[in-house]
This record gives sequence, structure tokens and C-alpha cells, in this order.
Amino acid sequence: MRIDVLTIFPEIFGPALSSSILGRAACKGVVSYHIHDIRDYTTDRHRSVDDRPYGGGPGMVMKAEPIFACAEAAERMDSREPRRVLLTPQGQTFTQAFAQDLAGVERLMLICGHYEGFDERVRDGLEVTELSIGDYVLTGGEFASLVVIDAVVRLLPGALGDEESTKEESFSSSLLEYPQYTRPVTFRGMEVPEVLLSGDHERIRLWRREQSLLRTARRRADLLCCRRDPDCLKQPDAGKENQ
Ligand code: JBK
Repeated sequence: MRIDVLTIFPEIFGPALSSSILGRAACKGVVSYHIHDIRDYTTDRHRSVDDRPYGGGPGMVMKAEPIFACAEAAERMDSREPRRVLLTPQGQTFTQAFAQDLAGVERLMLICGHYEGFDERVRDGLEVTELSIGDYVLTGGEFASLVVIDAVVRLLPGALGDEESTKEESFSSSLLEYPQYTRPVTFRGMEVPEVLLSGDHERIRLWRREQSLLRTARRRADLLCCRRDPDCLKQPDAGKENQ
């Protein structure tokens, strides 16, 4: 996958995309990151990427021209048409299902906004999907786009090592993780639950499943709502468990 990021703060991305799993994925050739500075595509003396809103009011608006020029220049660097995503609080909420969808595209273009928002013609003239990572106020779309990159790249075939990828995942299985422990058995007076030391794999499996269900019911009852997918709690071996 090729990922293009359009931003006025390109320096944010270097360390984040060269570390850990995202960096390793790039080294392996699973993904390539291309960071473009929107300011490089301004044409005025002051290199302005924003301006005052028509009709008045507070704050500044991201200008359309440099964003279009930057997107077009980036698109000329590769023949594939990207899925264009605008990070904005007005977008649809990013979910694991959306990450899976994006993991299927060959090219992704993430456009990061600042100030009070974008000139509306960015939405009208560029074919974009608007995405929000959640209902809180950020200073800009940079960290939102890093969240999207993180969630998407780890889904690409070959991005994770064997150890990492065998792990069951909360939002894919619709349940939260069960409690985990590692050595020592006693830490500051707190003990590892006896069942985990028992060596009885069936008891351990059932305990973990119960803990996952309890934790999900207590903390995220919304995840247990089965209106959309009546099978969401079923496991491949669910029949066995119900006997
Ligand atoms: C927010 O993607 N977002 O969620 C986002 C992008 C840019 C600014 C924001 O305040 N929430």
C-alpha cells in the first residue's frame, strides 16, 4: 500500500512512521509513506495556507488552492488513484470495520486540516471521505491521520510478526480482553488467579471467556448489543461451550 499524507506539519510524521511496527512494515516493503507539505504548494509571497472566512466570523479557514495543488502533485507521483480521506470532526466515526475497508485499498491519501476547517470546495471538488477518530477537539488532523495509519497498516498482510498476529483482538471478536498476568506469581501482595497456574487448559479457556464477557458487560455493554450481527458472540467452538 502507498500512503500519501498532506499536512502543514510534515515533521510530526518522521519518528512516528519509522518506529515500531509501522517502521518495520515500511522496511519490509508492505507499505510506503509519502509526506507532502501543503505549504510547498502555495504561490503567494507569504506562503499562506489559510485565510479569513467570507461572511466574517472568528478563526481562519484552510485555503482550497494549495490543498488541490498538493493533492494533484502527489497523485502525479504514482498512477494509482488514491482513496482520499479528510480528517475532520464532521466525518463518520472511524471504526475497526472502516480500518479493514481501508486496508483493502492500494493507495490511501490522508488530508490533515487545521484552524476552523477547510474551504468547503475541498469537499466539493476533491472526491473525499470524511473521517473523525472521535468526539473531542484536536489541534489538527495530524494525530488523527496517524491513528488511521496505525490501525490500517497493522492489518496489511506481512505487517505483523507471527507472535503479534495470532493474538485475538477485542474489536474484531466484539469482546474486551480478559485479564493477563506474567511473572512473578506474587507482586506487592497481589496474586495471579489460581486457575491460570492450574495447567487445566479447558478451565483456563472458560475462565478467560467469562472474564471477557463480564468485562465487556460492565465496561462496554454497547459492544454486546447484537441487533446488527446476531452471531457476534458466537465462536467457532461455541456449541461445545453451551453443552
Ligand atoms: C478532530 O479526526 N478527528 O477526529 C479530528 C480531526 C481534526 C480535528 C479534530 O478536532 N476531532
